[in-house]
Amino acid sequence: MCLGESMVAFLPSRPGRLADVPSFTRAVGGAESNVACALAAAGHRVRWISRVGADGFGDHLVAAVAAYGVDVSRVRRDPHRPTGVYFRTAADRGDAAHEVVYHRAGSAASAMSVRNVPYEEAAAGRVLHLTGITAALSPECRALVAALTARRPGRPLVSFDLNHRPSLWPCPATARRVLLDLARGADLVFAGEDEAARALGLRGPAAVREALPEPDVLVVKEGAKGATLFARVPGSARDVRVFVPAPRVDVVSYSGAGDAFAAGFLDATLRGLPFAERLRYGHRAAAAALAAPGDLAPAAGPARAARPAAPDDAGWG
Ligand code: KDG
Repeated sequence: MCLGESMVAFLPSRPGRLADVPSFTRAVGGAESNVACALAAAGHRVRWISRVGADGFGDHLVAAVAAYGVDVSRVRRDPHRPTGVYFRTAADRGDAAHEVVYHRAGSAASAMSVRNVPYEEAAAGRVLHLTGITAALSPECRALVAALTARRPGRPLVSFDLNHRPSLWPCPATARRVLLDLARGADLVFAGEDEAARALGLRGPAAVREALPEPDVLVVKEGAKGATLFARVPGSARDVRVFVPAPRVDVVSYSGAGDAFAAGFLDATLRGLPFAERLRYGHRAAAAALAAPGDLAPAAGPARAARPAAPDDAGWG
């Protein structure tokens, strides 16, 4: 189960400043639906929960996500609020000229709350993937994510990607406090090393783990270098620490790479693969997304076969 806002994304027809881009191509953006699409493409049964406007952009989003094989039957239409859209330039991370313009304030999804989404269903699946983007959309959305990440017996495996979007938060202190609180409630947390430094003031994987000892599994993504995983060993105070380097990639766009990583990691987790293999699945999926101009790599074909866990690296299922 994935819950969050998706938007129609407008990708530029050529690099350069937004002011100079003459035309845009329509695509789909949305961290949680990206994860849902990638998981469905990998052969999993997955449902996306959200709200969109009763408008043409909403029609397009629902159809585009459904085309990946995702169950969209729990996406509600809001006749009073529009579907969010956003525009971006082609240059990405590390480029000061990179621009993203959201038109999502007051969107249908920004009004999501425990009352207007199928909350009980979201709270009852096997895995629930959420991100910090939803928490930044509105106080109602924040309360929804807080309720879903609150620890209680019998809940799904809660996966939480920090996904810090500075422009969506009222102030850096609120972002830091809320993101840390939500991550502490999750079972599996993904954090980029750069966003952990920027949003949480935590430098390096060990510092992130020290501040976030609660999740059973914490993955700190270190960009082109690789990713470090920390996992609690059941019944012991010991943490397993695993690092897997990232493959070399000729990057077309960074957008969606983190979501692809999360989906690859979840795919391998659902297959019961060892921790190192989960990181490898994450890297492979991220590499495919990095080589594509939009958020999503084309559907990858048939699901990969599961491999038994290596004894020195067994992960929980
Ligand atoms: O991770 C990719 C997303 O950032 C993109 O699709 C848009 O969901 C989005 C957001 O809120 O930034």
